[in-house]
Amino acid sequence: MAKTRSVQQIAADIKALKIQGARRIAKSALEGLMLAAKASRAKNKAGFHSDLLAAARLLEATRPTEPMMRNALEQTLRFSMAWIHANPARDVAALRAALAKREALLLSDMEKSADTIAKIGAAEIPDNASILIHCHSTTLMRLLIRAHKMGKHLRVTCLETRPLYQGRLSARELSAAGIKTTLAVDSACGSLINQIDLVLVGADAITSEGDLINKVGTSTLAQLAHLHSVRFLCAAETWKFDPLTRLGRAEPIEQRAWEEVWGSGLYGQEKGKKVKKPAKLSVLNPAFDRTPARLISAYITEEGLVPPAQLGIIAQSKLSLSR
Ligand code: RUB
Repeated sequence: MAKTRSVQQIAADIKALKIQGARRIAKSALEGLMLAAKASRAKNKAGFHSDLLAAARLLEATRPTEPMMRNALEQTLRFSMAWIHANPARDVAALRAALAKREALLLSDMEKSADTIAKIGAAEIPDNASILIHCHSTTLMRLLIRAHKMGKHLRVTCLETRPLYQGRLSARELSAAGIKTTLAVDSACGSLINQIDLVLVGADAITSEGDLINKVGTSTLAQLAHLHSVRFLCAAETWKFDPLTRLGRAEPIEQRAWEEVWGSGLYGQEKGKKVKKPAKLSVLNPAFDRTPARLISAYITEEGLVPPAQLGIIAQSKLSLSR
């Protein structure tokens, strides 16, 4: 984890993708909230809660397509409100201590979920499977490394994941774990798919219809998998469910800076030179895309293998009852 010591630094690191991936983002955001709790100079609980609220809003604004972060922050804010009502005689220090305990609980819940997903997912991988993955998902990394440690022989192809090459993080991690790993450019997916037994991806958000929002390029893989009758699984904890989509809200797709795509002219004929983007040229850089539920064979969750249509029901009850 980055050496950050204030909520502002954590927010800046999340925005700049120094901290990436839904799980890491959610965990770091919780850390940021706790740093804000520590730093608050508020003399009373209402003032303290306002400081927490401001910190949560700052963190949430860093990446709009991250319900796991929003759910974790909202849960903590709700806990703070409920605690204030239930403990009128107790002071800010007691609330701060209660929040620290709550954070530890949330983090251990996330940790347990990731472990359970790895266990359930590893069992779904056939021996000698050829697997195609996209981007860098900590959930997927655990699952694949677990299957490998169980003695399954895997061949994993990682797509590079333009523009920021998170696929290389996956390739490095899997190959260091001793898994037979290959790296390929994103646009090779069509020519690779007929050698693939299983497509595996992570998730940033899951909607009430069971649609998946994940790194841009995921929906192309799902369509290819469907066309070639290849199983398409997504490993995601129920924390990724966005409860606001039940109210008709469309999951926002983060648009990132054009510089990430155009870069400094390091590619193609202009190799090594800084080339200015033509003033009238528009560059599109959506960070994520939406994969319809009908293209997803199943979600691998901490509650088991879940069909897309059921995900919202299970996630909603977990989010409102047990946390
Ligand atoms: C990362 C990404 C990952 C999910 C899941 O995108 O799309 O697949 O976040 O990750 P970015 P995890 O690099 O833009 O954050 O399983 O670790 O939650």
